[in-house]
Amino acid sequence: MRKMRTQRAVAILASVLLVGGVAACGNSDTGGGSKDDGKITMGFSQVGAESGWRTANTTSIKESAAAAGIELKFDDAQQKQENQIKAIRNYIQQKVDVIAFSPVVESGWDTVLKEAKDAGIPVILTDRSVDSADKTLYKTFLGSDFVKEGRLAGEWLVEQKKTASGPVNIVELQGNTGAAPANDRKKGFGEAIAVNPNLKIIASQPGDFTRAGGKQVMEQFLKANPKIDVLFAHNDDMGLGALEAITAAGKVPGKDITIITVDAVKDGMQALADGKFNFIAECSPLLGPQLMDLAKKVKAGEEVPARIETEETTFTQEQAKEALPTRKY
Ligand code: GYE
Repeated sequence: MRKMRTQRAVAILASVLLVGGVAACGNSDTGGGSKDDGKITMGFSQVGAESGWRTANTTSIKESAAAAGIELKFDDAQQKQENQIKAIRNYIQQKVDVIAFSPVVESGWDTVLKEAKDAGIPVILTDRSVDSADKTLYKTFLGSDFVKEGRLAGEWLVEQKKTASGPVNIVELQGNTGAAPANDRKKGFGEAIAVNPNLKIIASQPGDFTRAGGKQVMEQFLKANPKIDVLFAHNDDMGLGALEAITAAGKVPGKDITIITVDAVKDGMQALADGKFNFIAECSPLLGPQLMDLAKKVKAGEEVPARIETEETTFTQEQAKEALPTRKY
């Protein structure tokens, strides 16, 4: 009896949804039941404005949305997960067509992603990913392979130090705790340098991807460790902040301390060309055009690949000098 009642309720609900859906749009709208005027509205929750990379990423997203005729609702979460969750809930209420976001940390998204899914609003992850076991909570993830970036940085160092006869002391400036690029770059770098037991990470701490964070933590590193040979910073900005601390400690960056970073934004590339940095693994922030393409496809109900990787390279000092004049970000 109860089962029959449940079945009937489900049938009624299904027909209501169907009729409602047809009445609302009469086409293949897969968005959150928004009125269909042909225009796509995207709700985007950005991590913050912590670095040159982030600023370039935000510009890319805003410009590409305008170029693609997509109406963009944009929120800056100031590196706080709670702000991102709030923004996503707002977008669900506003019945946007697509939600895109760059998760500040990897964990803790299941509930809000489920809310979006239940509301029928597709979610695209961009730049950073989440660790949710249920992959149906989002349509696709567009961004870099951060483990690879860390590995490329580590492999370069292994090659540089292959003739080192004694210990090479490395300090590491991590991104914000729990962020995918912090976890993954640490992993890739650690795995790559493990081939040479002389290469040792003697200190590793978060500098939150900011210049101020990089400077402050590097000062502590320098105070606590008389011999630092290498700095691996998870982004250019922390490396740039660390330059100040290194110079203030009477050391020459790029000579006394080998500096490796990730991103290759203009200021980082300038430091590399000037001989203050030694190597950069690139991470492209120009994700806007691909993101807008994906939004259109997802809205039209087309299948999209579950993972789309950004193409990237690495730069030595010489290569930075060549690339700088035409660098876009
Ligand atoms: O490397 C860093 C930024 O998530 C790839 O976040 C991004 C990272 C980037 O703050 O500079």
